[in-house]
Amino acid sequence: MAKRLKEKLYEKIEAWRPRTRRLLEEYGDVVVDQVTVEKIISGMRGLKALVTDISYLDPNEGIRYRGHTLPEVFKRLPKPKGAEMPYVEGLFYLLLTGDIPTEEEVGDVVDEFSKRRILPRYLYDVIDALPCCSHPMTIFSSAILTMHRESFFMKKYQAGISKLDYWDPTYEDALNLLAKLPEIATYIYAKLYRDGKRIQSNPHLDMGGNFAFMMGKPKPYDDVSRMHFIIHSDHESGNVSAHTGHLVASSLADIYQSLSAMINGLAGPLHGLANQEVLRWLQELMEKMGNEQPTEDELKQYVWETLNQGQIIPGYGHAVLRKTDPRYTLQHEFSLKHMPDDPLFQVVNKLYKVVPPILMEHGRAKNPWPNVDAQSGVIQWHYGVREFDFYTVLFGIGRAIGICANIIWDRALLYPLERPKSLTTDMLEEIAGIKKKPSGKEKE
Ligand code: HAX
Repeated sequence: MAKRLKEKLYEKIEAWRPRTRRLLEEYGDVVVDQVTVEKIISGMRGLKALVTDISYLDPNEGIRYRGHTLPEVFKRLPKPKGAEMPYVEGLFYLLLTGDIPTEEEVGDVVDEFSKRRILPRYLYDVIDALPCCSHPMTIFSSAILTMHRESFFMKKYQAGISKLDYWDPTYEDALNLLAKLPEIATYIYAKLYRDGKRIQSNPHLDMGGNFAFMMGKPKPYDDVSRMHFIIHSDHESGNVSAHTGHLVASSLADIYQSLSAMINGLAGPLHGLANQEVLRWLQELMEKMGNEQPTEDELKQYVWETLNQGQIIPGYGHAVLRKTDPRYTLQHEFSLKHMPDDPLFQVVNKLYKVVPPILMEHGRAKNPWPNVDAQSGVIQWHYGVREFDFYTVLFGIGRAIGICANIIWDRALLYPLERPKSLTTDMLEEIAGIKKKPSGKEKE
């Protein structure tokens, strides 16, 4: 009988804790990075100031989950029978424990998710009560936050639990929430775009399969969903959504509060909303072209027009990556196999040739290559999910998996309240030597 996930996680936590404790107690004053004025003013870009073992983003190689590249993850994780893409539940197992699960271990997680998927009645009322012109991300975040009252962690905390055990009810909350996210998302989809006509979930399916079922989409949309949730799950911990989740959770806010906050961070156009923006930008282009394939010259002109209007090219550039995002490449390969003749996919391919040289000539972006968002919406569009406002909700379901794994480990390793120190501009000028300290402060 395979060790259940929670039992295995507990063993991993017990084995890991001395490493963190030792680093803190014996090597706490070792210098890791330098904090320059530029780093402070430029959004702490590149500053090594966070720790996570769930994933690591190398600027040239791309993301590794628990040491595995994305192609390795897709190759090694177990897959449902007949599926091209692995179980999302298997990825959660990997992110939490660092181990590739067996079929049996994944089956356990699939069962857990299935048992916990039913939404409380009041959640439908809350979603229904929100105006239908609300952005789906607003509804998604509100729905998640509303479930704060379900938090097992909060109940345990109020009853007086030991710090060493915080991770346990956090794990329960995480599973309860993750299992419900596809149900919440598809209910929002039905409310906004299907006159409330909802397809009930199928408890015999895995997360990706069930999501496709509730969206009313035939194969290979189940594989599209598995791939989408897996590639969006984690991108180390400095990006806005992961960092927000970690920061809010560091105050001992529960999973519902932390995940609702991370969803709001993801909803910004420089982050997760970029996938919606890519589609909006492509649709404007296609309208201009009278729905004919643009030539490379027409594309060049369109890209320059966007830049000359002082706007960004959505789906291109990255704060850490310095090459084509492997998440882009993976989706590209899937599209080549399943939808090579799709007109929008063909435009995306032409853009891959056209945009990087233009961004290089433009001379501002440090990374001229495409990121995950340049491809993801086009696949959804191809399979009939054309309401592009909804795309970031799909991203949010995936991202929640990585953030939950991070928060559980944050609690397990007793990471404290996050509280960096801020300075004033006067102080920075004094440190830079531009300005003298006022005499009264000489002694400080
Ligand atoms: N188009 C035009 N200009 C761009 C650009 C793009 N795609 N990418 C970067 N730049 C500009 C920046 O706006 C910045 O301009 P200023 O000097 O005038 O301020 C300059 O190039 C330097 O920026 P950078 O250091 O290369 O990039 P940042 O780390 O500041 O920002 C972003 C990274 C992803 C926000 C940026 O590349 C961008 O805005 N890209 C388009 C939006 C996008 O695709 N976002 C999704 C990123 C992936 C992700 O998080 N998904 O969720």
